[in-house]
Amino acid sequence: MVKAVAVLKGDSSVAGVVSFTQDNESSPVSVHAEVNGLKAGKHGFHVHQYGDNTNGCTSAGAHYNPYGKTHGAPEDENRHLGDLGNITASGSGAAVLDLKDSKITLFGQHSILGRTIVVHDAEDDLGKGGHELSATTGNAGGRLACGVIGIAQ
Ligand SMILES: [Cu+2]
Ligand SMILES: [Zn+2]
Repeated sequence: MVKAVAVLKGDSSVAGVVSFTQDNESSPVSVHAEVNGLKAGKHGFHVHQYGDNTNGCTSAGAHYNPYGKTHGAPEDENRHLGDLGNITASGSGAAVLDLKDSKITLFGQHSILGRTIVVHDAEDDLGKGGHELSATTGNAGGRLACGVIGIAQ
C-alpha cells in the first residue's frame, strides 16, 4: 500500500489536509480531504502539474494532464488526470470529501506524488459551463490553498 498526504495552506485563512491511499497499482486511490475556512458551497479541487510552491499556489502550474485531454468531471473519460471535481463546504466553512478515483495513481510514471493539490475560490463547472475557461480550468477562479502531495507514513 502507498499512502500520501498534502497539507493545504495559502494566502487566505483556508487550510486543510488531504490524504491518499492506494492498495496496489491496479486499485483505485481513496482520497480523504478535510478543509476549513471556506465560504459555503462548491470549490474546485484538482491535482496540478508541479510540486512547486515557490510563488504560492500559482507555481503549481495547470491541471495535471499527461494525456493531453480537456477539462472534465471526475467520472468523465475525457478529463485531465488531476480533475477531482469539487469539494463542498457547509455554512461553517468546513468541507469533508471522501472519494475513490481510478484515474489518479500513486505508482509509476504518472504518479501524483510530488505534485500539488489545489482548492479553488469558485465552483468547477466540470467543463460544461460554457465559459472560455471551462475547457481548461472549469472556471474555478483563484487558488485559495494548496499543498504538495508527499509520501506519508
Ligand atoms: Cu485547480
Ligand atoms: Zn482540469
